[in-house]
Parts: sequence; structure tokens; C-alpha cells
Amino acid sequence: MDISTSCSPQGQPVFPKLDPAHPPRILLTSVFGPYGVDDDFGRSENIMELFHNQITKAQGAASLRFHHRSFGLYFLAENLDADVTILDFPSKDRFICELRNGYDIVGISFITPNFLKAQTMAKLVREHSPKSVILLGGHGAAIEGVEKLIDCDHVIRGDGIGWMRSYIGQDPNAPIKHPIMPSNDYHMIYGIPMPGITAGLLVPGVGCDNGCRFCSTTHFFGKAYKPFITSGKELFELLCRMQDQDRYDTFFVLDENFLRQRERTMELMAEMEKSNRLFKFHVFASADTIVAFGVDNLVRLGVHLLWVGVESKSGPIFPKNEGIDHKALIADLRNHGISVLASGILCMEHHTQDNINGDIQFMIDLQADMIQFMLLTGLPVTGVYSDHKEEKKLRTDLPYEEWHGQKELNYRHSEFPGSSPEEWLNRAFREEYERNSSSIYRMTETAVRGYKTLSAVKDADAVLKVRTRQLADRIQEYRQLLPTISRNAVNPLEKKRAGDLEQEITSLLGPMNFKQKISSVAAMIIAALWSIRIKIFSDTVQPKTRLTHYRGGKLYAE
Ligand code: B12
Ligand code: SF4
Repeated sequence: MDISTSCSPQGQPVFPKLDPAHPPRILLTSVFGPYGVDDDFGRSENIMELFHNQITKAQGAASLRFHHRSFGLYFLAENLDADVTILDFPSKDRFICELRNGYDIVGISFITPNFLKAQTMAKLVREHSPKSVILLGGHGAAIEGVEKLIDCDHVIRGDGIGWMRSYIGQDPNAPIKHPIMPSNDYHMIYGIPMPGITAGLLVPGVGCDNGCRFCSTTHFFGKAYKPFITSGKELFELLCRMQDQDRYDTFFVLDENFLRQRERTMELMAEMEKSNRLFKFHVFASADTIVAFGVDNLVRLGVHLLWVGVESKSGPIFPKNEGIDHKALIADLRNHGISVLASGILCMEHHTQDNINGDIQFMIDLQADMIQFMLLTGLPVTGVYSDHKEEKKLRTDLPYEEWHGQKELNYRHSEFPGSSPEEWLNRAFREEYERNSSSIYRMTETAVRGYKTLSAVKDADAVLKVRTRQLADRIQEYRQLLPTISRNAVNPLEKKRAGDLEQEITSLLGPMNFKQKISSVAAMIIAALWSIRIKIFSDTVQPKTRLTHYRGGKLYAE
């Protein structure tokens, strides 16, 4: 169990006696909005979205738009034998209002760039609910000396489930219950809901034992992997329960390196094949584990989207990338119908004004479906943070609100003064979009490439046939957007690509049926309205405030 707290002199947790006759009333909250706007607490570059924040942000109306709940809070609530209320994405006023309900414990989950919001919320707790115990958790808890900077009672670093169970007198090592919930509540492109059913959330574990020096999650969980679910059989049973309850057939796997637990994944695959319940997955995995697992296995497993950290070509090679030909690997994956999100880090220590463009071009040339560009930002507890601190390069003048990696460097780098990091970043995103076209175009192309490969396999077994059919279904969903992609194309190249792809699909699967044609026209109209909306107003979409109640670890009301 990863635990620490501010409140004991030896750094050991102190668990006050709670009255067992009265299970505590707990409020768990994320930080308040609005998010991604320039105000006293945050910045417009720090959007509460994954793709639109750091991946497809330059793609205008074609940017993929998702809202993800603060999953850690739901894991905590599901595993506590107490009355727990989750307040996700509150406004400041809504938070104050909730505090008036008088909670014994208020747990605030936050990350480093939201430090100021967490600090303000702790003050509000003291003011409006002075008897409440304040707990701080999530990655922001790694900030050095946070216990002195924020008025609180306990700081929990690493996994919070075991800590909170101990705190309220439960067995910290009891099996972990996984909540059944969607991976996102809002998924949209061109103002239109993304085709297909929302994916369910699957968190098989937290942390990673690879220890890459820039990575928050590996360091936050003590450079170790903490599985929530240990066997493939258990994973399979959980997925079946999720499908039976909420019809999910695809899962967003929030595990930093899912394929690294090879035995578990192979067992999951065997169970799926045995029962003919062939789920689909979006996963994160490092290049070495992808190669070891093999593309054919990935196809059989049903991986539709793979996020791989390429990081940098020119600097010191991370062990996970040693000997890997990323371009060939990505082409192979896409040829098998697996969309790839590749991430690269800009303004690393070895980068100069002369060599950084080489890395950017390398990333663009990978021709992945999507590229994340992020500035090297040593967040507290990482190796990069310690190195920059030791070398006295850390920018203590830069408020935590700016430590989000999409504008300024949080360390002094003589090659990249002033606004130069942001300029490189914006140039990289723009060029990637112009040369490779929108990500939705590329994802459609990947499905077509995969369908061609799989349908050409002569002795395909039942599993491969299902995977081929799933790709055909994906093509039929995505092709309805091709006229919209063409109309909103970034340049004539994308327009031509979209037209050619529709022709290719027609020759493979026939023309669109009447229903597809109608929805294709509707999509174009909605996209035109959405484009006007984002041009005249803004493209910010705030996540909705959510209140969820749990009683004794069971979902009670939302
Ligand atoms: C989903 C996610 C998001 C969602 C946010 C959803 C939300 N509602 O907040 C989106 C996509 C919008 C997002 C955006 C950003 N994110 Co983010 N995100 C994640 C991600 C991928 C998963 C988090 C998760 O749910 N994990 C699963 C749960 C079970 O684990 P957990 O949250 O860590 O919770 C456990 C413990 O931390 C602890 N715990 C958590 N909260 C609490 C509260 C209490 C009271 C207690 C006791 C314990 C506790 O117990 C939990 C169970 O073990 C993580 C990476 C990762 N794999 O963890 C990054 C991560 C959290 N994000 C990070 C960052 C920096 C950002 C961005 C700034 C973009 C960026 N530069 O990467 C923006 C900021 C947006 C904003 N305005 O705030 C960093 C945080 C680093 C740090 N040191 O602060 C991470 C670690 C990724 C990284 N870059 O390394 N993110
Ligand atoms: S492999 Fe990925 S998750 Fe693991 S330490 Fe490296 S960057 Fe972090």
C-alpha cells in the first residue's frame, strides 16, 4: 500500500478512532470550474479535455472532443463502507452549497496545475464546514511541502483506496471493486456525437514499473504497478458484467502499460475466444511490449486504438524504445486496423533551435492517426523534476497553473526563451494537421487498411472473421463523416484524400445506404453550425457538474 500523510512526525499515517456506530459521511470532490479559461485560477491552454487539450487541438471543428469524469473518486466511493457523495466538476458556489450538508470528511482530488483551486477549496472547507477533516489526494499531493501550502489534515500520496479504507476502519487489502461507468460522458466531433456506443471504463491497475524519468504516474506510485485486477479471468468476468449491465462492447483501458502484464492479457484473450464475447479495446502500451505481444495478437484481442510513447528520436533513448523502428511499427499496426496515437516531447534538455525541428518532422513522418506534442514538464516527484531542481533550473517564478505543458517551460532552457516553446508547439500541431489531414480522416483510413488486410487472410478462423466484420462496421460508421471531412478539409490534399477514400470504400463495401446518406447530410449541416459557433463564440465546452451518492460502496443515486 502506498501511503503517507502530513500529520505524523515520522511520516507514518495516523488513523483517528471513528465511531463504528456512525459510518462517516464523506464528500469527495474534484476541483472547481470553469476549466480552460484565463482567470485567477487557471489558463485557457489547460482545457479539461484529452484530445482537444494536447492532441487534436489544431484541428478546429475536426478536433475530437471528450469529457472524462474524475475516475479516482468513483474508485474510492465504490470501495468504502460509508456514505459517500461525489461532486465532480463543481462550480465554486456549488461546492460551498454542498459543504453546508455537513460532512465528516472532505476529500479533494487535484493535479499540479490545479494547485490554486485545491488551496482555495480547502480554505472554503475551513470556513463553511470547520468540523470536516480535509484530505488531499491525486497527483497534486506530490507537490513538495503541499501540507504546508494547503491547510489540510492529511495528504495521501499514491493509491487512496487502501489509505481511506484504513482510515475508516476497513480492511485496506480487501479485493478492489471496480465501478461500472462510461469512459466519457460527452464524445463529439464537428458538433456531432461520435459514431458508435460510448466505451466503458476499465482500470486494471495504476502505476507502471518502467520508471521513465519524465513520467508522473510511474513515480507517483513508487515506480511500481499496482494491479486492481490480477487475472485475465477476473478481467473477463468484469467486462461481461459491464456489458450485461450497460451494453458496453468497447473499453477504454486506463492502465499505463496494459500489454506489460502479458499473462493477464493472454488469459483475457483466451476467455473471450472461449466464450465468443469478443470485446474491443483502446489501450496504452509501450513500444517494447507492443512488439513482444505482436500485431496479430493485438488484432485478435480487438485493440482498436493504441497509445504509444515515442517521446524523442534525437535524445537519449528510453529503454522501452530501444531498437524499435516506430515508423514501420505504426504502419504495420494501421495496416491491421489499429489506430495509433503517438506522443512526442518537445523542448527536452538536448533540444536546440537547430535540432528540434528534426524531432517534429520525425513525429509527423510517423503518420500515426494522432500525435500528442507536450513540452517537457518535470512534475513533482518525477526524475526530471529532481534533476532540474538539483541543477537549479526549476522555475520557481512560474505559478503551478502554468505547469501543464502546453505553453511555458517550467525549467530554464537557454535555447527556448520567452514564447519560443509555445511557438514550436503550435507549429508542430499545425504542420502535423496540414500534412497528415484530420485524425478522423486517418482513423477511417486505418479501418479501411485493416479491413483490406484481414479480409485477404485465406484461412481466417472465427475470431478473425468477427474482427474483420467489426472493422467493416467501423468503416460504415465513419464513412458517413467523409463528406463533412471533405467540406471542412484543412487543404486540397485532405479534400482529395477524403474523396478517394469514399471511392475505395464504395468499391469494397458498396455505396452508402439511404439511412447513411441522410445522416451524412445531417452531419454536414450540424458541422456547419458548429464551425460558426466556434468561430463566433469559442470552442470551450465545460463538463457538466455531477453529483453521485454511494451508500456502503453501492451506487445509490445520481
Ligand atoms: C483522465 C485523465 C485526465 C482527464 C481529466 C479528468 C478529470 N475529471 O479530471 C483529462 C483528459 C481532462 C486530463 C487533463 C489533464 N491532465 Co490528466 N490524466 C488523466 C489520466 C490519464 C487518468 C487519471 C485516472 O483517472 N486514473 C485512474 C485513477 C483510478 O487513478 P488516480 O486518478 O491516480 O486516483 C488514485 C490516486 O491518485 C488516489 N487519489 C486520487 N484522488 C484522490 C482523492 C483523495 C481524497 C484520496 C485520498 C486519494 C485520491 O487514489 C486513487 C485510487 O488509487 C492520468 C494518467 C493516469 N494514468 O493516471 C492523467 C494525469 C492525472 N493528468 C495529468 C495532467 C498534467 C493533465 C493536464 C494538465 C494535461 C497534461 N499536461 O497532461 C490536463 C489538465 C486539465 C485540467 N484543466 O485540469 C497528469 C498529472 C501530473 C501531476 N503531477 O499533477 C497525469 C498523471 C498524466 C501525466 N501527464 O503524467 N487528465
Ligand atoms: S512506460 Fe509509459 S507509463 Fe511506464 S514509466 Fe514510461 S512513460 Fe510512464
